[in-house]
Amino acid sequence: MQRLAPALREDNVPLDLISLIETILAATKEISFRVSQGHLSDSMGSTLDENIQGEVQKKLDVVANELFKDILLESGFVKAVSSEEEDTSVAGDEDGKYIVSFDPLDGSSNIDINSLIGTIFSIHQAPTDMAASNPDMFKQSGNHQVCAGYVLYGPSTTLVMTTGSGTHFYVLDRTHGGYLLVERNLQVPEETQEFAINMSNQRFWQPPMQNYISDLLAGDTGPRGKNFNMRWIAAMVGDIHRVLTRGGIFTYPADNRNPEKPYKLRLMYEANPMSFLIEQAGGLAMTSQGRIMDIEPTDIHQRVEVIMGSKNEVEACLGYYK
Ligand code: AFP
Repeated sequence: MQRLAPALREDNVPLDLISLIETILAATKEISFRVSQGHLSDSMGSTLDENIQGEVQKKLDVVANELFKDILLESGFVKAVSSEEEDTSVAGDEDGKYIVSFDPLDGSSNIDINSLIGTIFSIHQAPTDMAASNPDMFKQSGNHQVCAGYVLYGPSTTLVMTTGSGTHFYVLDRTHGGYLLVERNLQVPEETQEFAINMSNQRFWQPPMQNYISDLLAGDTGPRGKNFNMRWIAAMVGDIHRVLTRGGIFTYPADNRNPEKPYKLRLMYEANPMSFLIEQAGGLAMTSQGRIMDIEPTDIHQRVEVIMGSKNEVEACLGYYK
């Protein structure tokens, strides 16, 4: 099996970007170790703090965030970082060529129950005409990502990443301490009979999503004429990993629980990187209005509607919005 650096060189990834990716992955190896230690690592439970989005921070969230921030800002490759756990962007090296957005630990409610969690990251080129302290650098659409990926801390630690030449799948080999390429060019099957949505929010959805899901639930007695299965991991990394491996549709639709917050998932460090991975694997990544990666961001912590996965199923869902 091929190691990471040669696999990236085969895709003509520039050397400084390879070094940056290796820097990010060094942090994921430490997190993977801490996660595998569970309650022995003293990183379980909550801090007494909330992040900018009013969510209680878990200790492991904070540890992972500090680790990524420190390692990236010390690398010399990075002009600034933005994280789910930081109020605004954090300046790095004025000459750094890249900016990195990340969710250090996605699915934090799963930490204490020993279930799936992961790290999501997205890399853009740093604009040369802005200071490292200027958060406007991050206002770039997902179309401009030069790399996106996630590391899933599951029974095995897996990396799924794209630099724009397909979506590739790696596994952390603990015997030599590096990621090995397991599969090049993942392809999301176009057809599926599996959907992922938090059904407990059903009464808050808009009519098109209500109608779409009720037709899926009707199975072979309804207009779709086939039965569907449902899965929900409560960590986007876990749900998207399943979609990338065996197909499916994943959605976190608009809802009216809180009129000031109609969407849940974050554009910069959840929806955009996952969209890049899904599209590079032949799937679709949309809102009900258009492609996620076409959105011009207005805020680092912007939230967005998400409908992504198997091409034909995403199209079937969007048909209900017409
Ligand atoms: P956290 O990382 O804050 O725990 O949130 C995870 C997440 O943003 C995403 O990964 C899940 O798909 C979604 O939230 C789960 O949401 P529910 O709380 O509605 O299950």
